[in-house]
Amino acid sequence: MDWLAGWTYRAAVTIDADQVGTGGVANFPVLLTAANMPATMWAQLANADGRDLRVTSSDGTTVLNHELVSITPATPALEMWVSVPSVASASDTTLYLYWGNSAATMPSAASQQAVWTGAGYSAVYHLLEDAAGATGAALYADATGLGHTGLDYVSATDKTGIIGAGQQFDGSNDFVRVLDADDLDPGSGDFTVSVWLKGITMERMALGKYSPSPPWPGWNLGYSVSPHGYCRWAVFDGVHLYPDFDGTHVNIVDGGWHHLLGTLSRADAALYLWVDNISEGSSDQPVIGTVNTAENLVLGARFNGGSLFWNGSLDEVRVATVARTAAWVTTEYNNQSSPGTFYKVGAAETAATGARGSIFNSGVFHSRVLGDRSFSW
Ligand SMILES: [Ca+2]
Ligand SMILES: [Ca+2]
Ligand SMILES: [Ca+2]
Repeated sequence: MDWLAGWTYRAAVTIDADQVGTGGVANFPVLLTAANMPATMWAQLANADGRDLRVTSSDGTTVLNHELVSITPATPALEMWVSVPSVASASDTTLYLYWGNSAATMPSAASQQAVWTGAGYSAVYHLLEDAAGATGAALYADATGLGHTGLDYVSATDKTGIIGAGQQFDGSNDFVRVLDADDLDPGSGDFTVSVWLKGITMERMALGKYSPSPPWPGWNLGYSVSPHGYCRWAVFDGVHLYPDFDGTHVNIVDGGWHHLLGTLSRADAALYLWVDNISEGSSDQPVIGTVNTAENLVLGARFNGGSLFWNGSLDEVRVATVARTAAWVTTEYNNQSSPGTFYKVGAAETAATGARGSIFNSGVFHSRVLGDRSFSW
């Protein structure tokens, strides 16, 4: 097994095939947290900001793009998303996490954003930012780099999330506004919206981008339908009043965190909704036309921040211009709800370095003295 040149330490990260949806997923952003990480790693980082962290594929040298959202070695805490080209359901997927290289620099913003754009996302909000007041300032970063920054109309201060920090909404007048853009609407293509939410009040809206006037062109996800707190996923094309439909299985306003994913598949001419990896079924309404509205996207309310204010918290809001499969939903839910179950981490390995060669734990000796010959044992 080759070693990434310049790095001192590594550990194998093994994704459990049983945690991956049947058929596997491609270009999947895998969440790595402090769960299962070697205890020695935190003090061995070349810099506390984690600039020397790298993840490779199973060959040990092919560096994968990652976004490092946050790291606090002293806690320890980590939120890191790695773009994995193929995550299999038939066999475990091995990656290598490297650290310990004082010459390493932070990966470029473009490479970090590619984790998301490479997976079809058009907007991704980790919601870790915080600022006092509700000034409308551009605050909540869009991790895709596509510039859909969220404007801060949130006065609530609780930052408890399910993946790192999240954002509380006060249920009175808090919301985040994202200005309209074509890639925040389905148009004539596929579309997916997902969110983690925690709510305590009926008939509130987690995410909405639709007109306040019938036939309400646009879309919304996470309307907690009274009286049971069931979830709605709706896409309105401006001609058909529907399709939309309500889930019937999971109460999303019971005070706990829930994962919602609504998708629009043109191939199937259908909407699908999952809540906590439980299929809420599909719409049985007519084929949807083009969906393109000039309305702004709003987190924590509907109608540009006009009503149905969310009372609770949101985290990891994502918009994608592709349809997601059941396998994707399962993999995403398992990874994000319990990272420490999704992957295991092997013991830390150390690269021993000689004056004219390097000895690696895998049992290979590379010698430049002898003309770049390798010996295995
Ligand atoms: Ca977060
Ligand atoms: Ca604020
Ligand atoms: Ca407020």
